[in-house]
Amino acid sequence: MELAPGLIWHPAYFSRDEQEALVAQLRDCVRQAPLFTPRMPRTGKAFSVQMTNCGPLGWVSDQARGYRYQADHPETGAPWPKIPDLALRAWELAGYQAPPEACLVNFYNAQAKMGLHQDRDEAALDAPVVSISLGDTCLFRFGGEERNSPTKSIKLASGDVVLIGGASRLCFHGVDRLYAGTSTLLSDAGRINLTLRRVTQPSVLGAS
Ligand code: MD3
Ligand code: FE
Repeated sequence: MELAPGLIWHPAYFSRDEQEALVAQLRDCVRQAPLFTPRMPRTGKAFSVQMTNCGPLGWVSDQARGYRYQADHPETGAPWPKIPDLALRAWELAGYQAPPEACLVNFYNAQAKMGLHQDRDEAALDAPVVSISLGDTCLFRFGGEERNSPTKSIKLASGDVVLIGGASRLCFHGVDRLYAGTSTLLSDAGRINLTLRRVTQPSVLGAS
């Protein structure tokens, strides 16, 4: 379902069995790369979302150095674990000539939200972003390329995948709220969102 040019929603892309397998793969990731609390550049205000990453590069943010991608965990210094196979499968929707480099894992508790923002820390802005939702349903809001463009809201449920590319790649978006208790996938209230991203421009020699 095309929500806007380049913004394609695949409700229930992953079956319940696949969602359970993906959560099991993510538990291994979090054991190797514990969740951390990112902080806003300059102000140091904590995000309400906790994060970790998989893949060669991970997105991190802190007061001193701001938003960036780096190859190691900001607290343990260890390399990020591999991107789970099931998450990589959703990258096929991207139809991009190179694999994703970052799989950002956002964990929302019942109170967490994410303010309106653009994803623009990637050099490869020609590559779409692929988003996978797991656990409780959330109210997701997206608009246009200006912060004050009019917005629309949709509810993203467990197993949904959203492809954000083309004319929608730089749209403002955010998560207004969770609907706690709408999914039985996770043992407690909460939501996990995975975003798969290409960060660097692929080499002209292709493949990776
Ligand atoms: C853009 N995460 O980590 S998924 C982020 O649900 C982030 O955790 C959100 O924004 C989350 O940067 C959203 C990506 C997404 C999904 C739908 C969109 C981005 C979108 C629709 C329009 C524009
Ligand atoms: Fe985003």
